[in-house]
Amino acid sequence: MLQLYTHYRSVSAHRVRIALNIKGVSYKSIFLDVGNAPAERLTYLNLNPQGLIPALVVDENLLITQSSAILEYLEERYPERPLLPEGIELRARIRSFAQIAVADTHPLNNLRTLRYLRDEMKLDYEQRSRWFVHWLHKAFAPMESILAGTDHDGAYCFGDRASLADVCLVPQVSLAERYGVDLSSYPCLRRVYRSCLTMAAFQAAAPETQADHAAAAR
Ligand SMILES: N[C@@H](CCC(=O)N[C@@H](CS)C(=O)NCC(=O)O)C(=O)O
Repeated sequence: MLQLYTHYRSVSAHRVRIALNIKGVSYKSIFLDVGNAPAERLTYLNLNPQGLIPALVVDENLLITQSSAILEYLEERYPERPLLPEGIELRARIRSFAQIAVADTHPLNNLRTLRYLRDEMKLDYEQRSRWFVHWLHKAFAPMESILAGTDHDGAYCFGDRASLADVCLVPQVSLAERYGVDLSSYPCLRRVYRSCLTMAAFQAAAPETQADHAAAAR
Protein backbone atom coordinates (compact mmCIF):
# COMPACT_ATOMS: atom_id res chain seq x y z
CA MET A 1 0.00 0.00 0.00
CA LEU A 2 1.17 3.55 -0.70
CA GLN A 3 2.37 5.51 2.31
CA LEU A 4 2.08 9.27 2.57
CA TYR A 5 4.19 11.43 4.85
CA THR A 6 1.65 14.03 5.78
CA HIS A 7 0.67 16.60 8.36
CA TYR A 8 -2.79 18.02 8.79
CA ARG A 9 -1.58 21.63 8.47
CA SER A 10 0.45 20.97 5.32
CA VAL A 11 -1.11 22.63 2.30
CA SER A 12 1.05 20.55 -0.05
CA ALA A 13 0.07 17.28 1.62
CA HIS A 14 -3.56 18.38 1.52
CA ARG A 15 -3.37 18.51 -2.30
CA VAL A 16 -2.03 14.98 -2.44
CA ARG A 17 -4.64 13.63 -0.01
CA ILE A 18 -7.43 15.08 -2.18
CA ALA A 19 -5.95 13.56 -5.34
CA LEU A 20 -5.53 10.14 -3.73
CA ASN A 21 -9.12 10.25 -2.53
CA ILE A 22 -10.54 11.38 -5.88
CA LYS A 23 -8.70 8.54 -7.55
CA GLY A 24 -9.89 6.10 -4.92
CA VAL A 25 -6.35 5.00 -4.10
CA SER A 26 -5.83 3.58 -0.62
CA TYR A 27 -2.86 4.81 1.34
CA LYS A 28 -1.48 4.79 4.83
CA SER A 29 -0.70 8.12 6.50
CA ILE A 30 2.59 8.62 8.27
CA PHE A 31 2.04 11.74 10.33
CA LEU A 32 5.06 13.97 10.72
CA ASP A 33 5.20 17.47 12.15
CA VAL A 34 8.48 18.44 10.47
CA GLY A 35 8.46 21.93 11.94
CA ASN A 36 8.18 20.82 15.55
CA ALA A 37 9.72 17.37 15.83
CA PRO A 38 13.51 17.76 15.45
CA ALA A 39 14.37 14.09 16.12
CA GLU A 40 11.84 12.71 13.65
CA ARG A 41 12.90 15.34 11.13
CA LEU A 42 16.52 14.16 11.32
CA THR A 43 15.48 10.61 10.48
CA TYR A 44 13.17 11.86 7.74
CA LEU A 45 16.05 13.82 6.16
CA ASN A 46 17.63 10.49 5.25
CA LEU A 47 14.59 9.79 3.09
CA ASN A 48 13.87 13.30 1.87
CA PRO A 49 16.91 15.59 2.03
CA GLN A 50 14.63 18.65 1.76
CA GLY A 51 12.84 17.59 4.92
CA LEU A 52 9.51 18.85 3.59
CA ILE A 53 6.07 17.27 3.63
CA PRO A 54 4.61 15.52 1.65
CA ALA A 55 6.47 12.48 0.40
CA LEU A 56 4.87 9.43 -1.13
CA VAL A 57 6.41 6.02 -0.54
CA VAL A 58 5.51 3.84 -3.51
CA ASP A 59 7.80 0.93 -2.65
CA GLU A 60 11.30 0.35 -1.31
CA ASN A 61 12.75 1.75 -4.54
CA LEU A 62 10.63 4.82 -4.97
CA LEU A 63 9.90 7.73 -2.69
CA ILE A 64 8.42 10.76 -4.47
CA THR A 65 8.81 14.22 -3.00
CA GLN A 66 7.25 17.50 -4.20
CA SER A 67 3.48 17.56 -4.38
CA SER A 68 3.43 18.44 -8.11
CA ALA A 69 5.59 15.43 -8.93
CA ILE A 70 3.37 13.24 -6.75
CA LEU A 71 0.22 14.56 -8.44
CA GLU A 72 1.68 13.90 -11.88
CA TYR A 73 2.73 10.40 -10.84
CA LEU A 74 -0.77 9.67 -9.54
CA GLU A 75 -2.33 11.01 -12.72
CA GLU A 76 -0.14 8.77 -14.85
CA ARG A 77 -0.29 5.73 -12.60
CA TYR A 78 -4.07 5.92 -11.95
CA PRO A 79 -5.59 7.50 -15.06
CA GLU A 80 -9.06 6.05 -14.51
CA ARG A 81 -10.39 9.02 -12.53
CA PRO A 82 -8.44 11.80 -14.22
CA LEU A 83 -7.54 15.17 -12.74
CA LEU A 84 -6.89 16.56 -16.19
CA PRO A 85 -9.42 16.54 -19.06
CA GLU A 86 -8.86 15.27 -22.60
CA GLY A 87 -8.18 18.51 -24.49
CA ILE A 88 -4.64 19.85 -24.30
CA GLU A 89 -5.84 23.49 -24.33
CA LEU A 90 -7.96 23.04 -21.22
CA ARG A 91 -5.22 20.96 -19.60
CA ALA A 92 -2.83 23.87 -20.12
CA ARG A 93 -5.27 26.34 -18.57
CA ILE A 94 -5.83 24.08 -15.58
CA ARG A 95 -2.09 23.64 -15.02
CA SER A 96 -1.54 27.41 -15.25
CA PHE A 97 -4.25 28.03 -12.68
CA ALA A 98 -2.89 25.37 -10.33
CA GLN A 99 0.62 26.81 -10.51
CA ILE A 100 -0.57 30.14 -9.11
CA ALA A 101 -1.17 28.31 -5.85
CA VAL A 102 1.63 25.75 -6.01
CA ALA A 103 4.53 27.73 -7.42
CA ASP A 104 3.79 31.38 -6.75
CA THR A 105 1.96 31.41 -3.44
CA HIS A 106 2.71 28.47 -1.21
CA PRO A 107 6.51 28.97 -0.99
CA LEU A 108 6.01 32.53 0.23
CA ASN A 109 3.74 31.45 3.08
CA ASN A 110 5.45 28.24 4.01
CA LEU A 111 6.50 27.58 7.58
CA ARG A 112 10.23 27.93 6.91
CA THR A 113 9.67 31.25 5.11
CA LEU A 114 7.56 32.61 7.97
CA ARG A 115 10.09 31.38 10.50
CA TYR A 116 12.89 33.09 8.59
CA LEU A 117 10.92 36.33 8.65
CA ARG A 118 10.49 35.92 12.40
CA ASP A 119 13.94 34.68 13.41
CA GLU A 120 16.29 36.31 10.90
CA MET A 121 14.41 39.35 9.65
CA LYS A 122 12.95 40.03 13.12
CA LEU A 123 9.47 40.80 11.81
CA ASP A 124 6.82 40.82 14.51
CA TYR A 125 3.53 38.92 14.36
CA GLU A 126 1.65 41.83 12.80
CA GLN A 127 4.25 42.25 10.04
CA ARG A 128 4.32 38.54 9.34
CA SER A 129 0.53 38.46 9.14
CA ARG A 130 0.58 41.29 6.62
CA TRP A 131 3.06 39.32 4.52
CA PHE A 132 0.95 36.18 4.73
CA VAL A 133 -2.33 37.88 3.81
CA HIS A 134 -0.69 39.98 1.08
CA TRP A 135 0.55 36.92 -0.82
CA LEU A 136 -2.74 35.09 -0.44
CA HIS A 137 -4.58 38.01 -2.03
CA LYS A 138 -1.93 38.14 -4.77
CA ALA A 139 -3.03 34.61 -5.63
CA PHE A 140 -6.75 34.80 -5.06
CA ALA A 141 -7.36 38.04 -7.01
CA PRO A 142 -6.04 36.69 -10.34
CA MET A 143 -7.56 33.27 -9.71
CA GLU A 144 -10.94 34.92 -9.17
CA SER A 145 -10.61 37.01 -12.30
CA ILE A 146 -9.61 33.95 -14.36
CA LEU A 147 -12.76 32.13 -13.23
CA ALA A 148 -14.99 35.21 -13.52
CA GLY A 149 -13.61 35.79 -17.04
CA THR A 150 -15.06 32.47 -18.12
CA ASP A 151 -18.57 33.50 -16.91
CA HIS A 152 -18.03 31.02 -14.19
CA ASP A 153 -21.06 29.70 -12.36
CA GLY A 154 -20.03 26.10 -11.98
CA ALA A 155 -19.28 23.89 -9.03
CA TYR A 156 -15.65 23.38 -10.05
CA CYS A 157 -12.93 25.64 -11.40
CA PHE A 158 -13.04 24.24 -14.91
CA GLY A 159 -15.65 21.95 -16.42
CA ASP A 160 -18.10 19.72 -14.64
CA ARG A 161 -15.73 17.70 -12.49
CA ALA A 162 -13.02 18.39 -9.97
CA SER A 163 -9.62 18.79 -11.62
CA LEU A 164 -6.06 19.60 -10.68
CA ALA A 165 -7.19 23.22 -10.39
CA ASP A 166 -9.60 22.37 -7.56
CA VAL A 167 -7.05 20.05 -5.94
CA CYS A 168 -4.64 22.99 -5.70
CA LEU A 169 -7.16 25.73 -4.93
CA VAL A 170 -9.01 24.11 -2.04
CA PRO A 171 -6.02 23.70 0.33
CA GLN A 172 -5.05 27.34 -0.25
CA VAL A 173 -8.58 28.55 0.56
CA SER A 174 -8.76 26.22 3.54
CA LEU A 175 -5.54 27.78 4.88
CA ALA A 176 -6.92 31.28 4.35
CA GLU A 177 -10.13 30.36 6.18
CA ARG A 178 -8.17 28.93 9.11
CA TYR A 179 -6.42 32.28 9.45
CA GLY A 180 -9.61 34.32 9.08
CA VAL A 181 -8.60 35.98 5.79
CA ASP A 182 -11.45 38.01 4.26
CA LEU A 183 -12.54 36.13 1.14
CA SER A 184 -15.62 38.22 0.39
CA SER A 185 -14.15 39.57 -2.88
CA TYR A 186 -13.85 36.10 -4.34
CA PRO A 187 -17.36 34.75 -5.04
CA CYS A 188 -16.21 32.24 -7.69
CA LEU A 189 -13.47 30.84 -5.47
CA ARG A 190 -15.86 30.56 -2.53
CA ARG A 191 -18.49 28.82 -4.67
CA VAL A 192 -15.96 26.27 -5.90
CA TYR A 193 -14.60 25.77 -2.39
CA ARG A 194 -18.07 25.16 -0.96
CA SER A 195 -19.05 22.71 -3.65
CA CYS A 196 -15.76 20.79 -3.45
CA LEU A 197 -16.34 20.40 0.28
CA THR A 198 -19.57 18.53 -0.43
CA MET A 199 -17.49 15.74 -2.04
CA ALA A 200 -16.34 12.91 0.17
CA ALA A 201 -12.88 12.99 -1.42
CA PHE A 202 -12.36 16.57 -0.23
CA GLN A 203 -13.96 15.99 3.17
CA ALA A 204 -11.72 13.04 3.93
CA ALA A 205 -8.65 15.08 2.96
CA ALA A 206 -9.52 18.16 5.04
CA PRO A 207 -7.08 19.16 7.80
CA GLU A 208 -9.73 18.83 10.50
CA THR A 209 -10.56 15.25 9.56
CA GLN A 210 -6.98 14.00 9.87
CA ALA A 211 -6.04 11.81 12.81
CA ASP A 212 -3.07 14.02 13.69
CA HIS A 213 -5.40 17.01 13.93
CA ALA A 214 -7.49 15.16 16.49
CA ALA A 215 -4.34 14.16 18.37
CA ALA A 216 -3.08 17.77 18.37
CA ALA A 217 -6.40 19.01 19.74
CA ARG A 218 -6.26 16.63 22.72
N1 LIG B 1 7.13 22.51 -3.17
C1 LIG B 1 6.91 21.55 -2.13
C2 LIG B 1 6.67 22.30 -0.83
C3 LIG B 1 6.66 21.36 0.34
C4 LIG B 1 6.55 22.15 1.63
O1 LIG B 1 7.04 23.27 1.74
N2 LIG B 1 5.89 21.55 2.63
C5 LIG B 1 5.69 22.22 3.87
C6 LIG B 1 4.34 21.87 4.45
S1 LIG B 1 3.05 22.48 3.40
C7 LIG B 1 6.74 21.83 4.86
O2 LIG B 1 7.15 20.69 4.92
N3 LIG B 1 7.17 22.81 5.65
C8 LIG B 1 8.13 22.60 6.67
C9 LIG B 1 9.04 23.76 6.78
O3 LIG B 1 8.79 24.76 6.13
O4 LIG B 1 10.01 23.65 7.54
C10 LIG B 1 5.71 20.66 -2.47
O5 LIG B 1 4.84 21.11 -3.21
O6 LIG B 1 5.67 19.51 -2.00
